Amino acid sequence: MTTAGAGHAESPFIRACRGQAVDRVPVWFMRQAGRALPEYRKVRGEGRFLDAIADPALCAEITLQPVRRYGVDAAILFSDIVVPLAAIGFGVDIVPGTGPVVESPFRRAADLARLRPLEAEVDVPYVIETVRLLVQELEVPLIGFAGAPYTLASYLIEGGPSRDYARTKSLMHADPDLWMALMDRLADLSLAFLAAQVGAGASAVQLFDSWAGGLSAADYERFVMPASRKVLDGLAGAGVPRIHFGVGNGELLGLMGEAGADVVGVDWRVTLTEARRRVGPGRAVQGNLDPALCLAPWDVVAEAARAVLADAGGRPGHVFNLGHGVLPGTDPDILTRVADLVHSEGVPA
Ligand code: 1CP
Repeated sequence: MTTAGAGHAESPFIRACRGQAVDRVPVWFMRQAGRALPEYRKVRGEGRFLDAIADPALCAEITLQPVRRYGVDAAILFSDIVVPLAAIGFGVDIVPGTGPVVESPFRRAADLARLRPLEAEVDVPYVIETVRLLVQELEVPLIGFAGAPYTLASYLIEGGPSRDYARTKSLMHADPDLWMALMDRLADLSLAFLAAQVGAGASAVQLFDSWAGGLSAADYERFVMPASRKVLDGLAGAGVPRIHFGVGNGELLGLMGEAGADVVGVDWRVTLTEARRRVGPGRAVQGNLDPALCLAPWDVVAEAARAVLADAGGRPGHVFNLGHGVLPGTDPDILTRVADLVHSEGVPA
């Protein structure tokens, strides 16, 4: 395993991910690039999302925009969790206003053959090129990312975004052997995608298991954790912090840490104090301002951001973030002010 990405070791973001003392609390925002920014809408134009993703110069520019504007402590690659699935020809598109849509969803064992291994240099050369361009430009660490096997499986099986994951859970329980085979293939895909980003210079990775919070802890442990562990363990020697994130994952925090994370993402439903208790010693936490609050007047946002800092208590091992992605309609100036507030008031105890 290459260690090309093991840079920025002394940056506040990487130090906080490692639980080391920092002289300022690092902050970045999930979905910090994209729709909330007028400069994004300007460069993005009207073309297909997946075509934009295949344009390294454009993706690098979109990744840099929030770093310039907000002064955040990390950049996150502009791409999407379904990019490797589209790249191996599974038949996935990203539909504006909806999200990923799968032409012919995963239904039966024969569909496993549609999930061939990802050869990153051949299948997603534009992602590798984007990371290389960014690493040359950036003064802050670049976070690479992938979808976790469960969240990817939910799109493949449901055919698109879902409320209840009924088909996903039904396949999991009705045909555990097929389910585990699917998860294992997706683990290989996510690992190959992340390893390529680290090899090209990403300094940290985030595994997005956005929708795992819909599972009981027992189902997560049995049906999901082995595959996520395969991804995270596969990067253990890469020298980069591994962040593991989900929404509504309060009951899974301990397991998501044990799966092999250095940092566990926490949404707004659980306090950071309680999250740390559940995650246990030796791992950092990331979060957890409610993104919906960023639509409120500044006084309200400031009070909520201060409450997150107070909850973090100046202890080492906290990366300030939202509890989930920036919502469309968020005023970018509010996020600039949040980043400034965290930097000026988030003084470690
Ligand atoms: O800063 C950034 O925006 C980074 C780029 C990024 C990331 C990290 C995008 C661009 N997508 C993602 C990850 C992603 N994609 C996740 C995990 C993060 C999360 O939980 O929010 C998920 C679940 C997806 C799947 C996806 N892609 C959705 C969600 C649909 C659902 O199920 O609710 C959507 C809307 C997309 C499309 C997409 N990806 C990214 C953007 C900017 C967009 C919107 C494009 C459009 O509508 O035209």
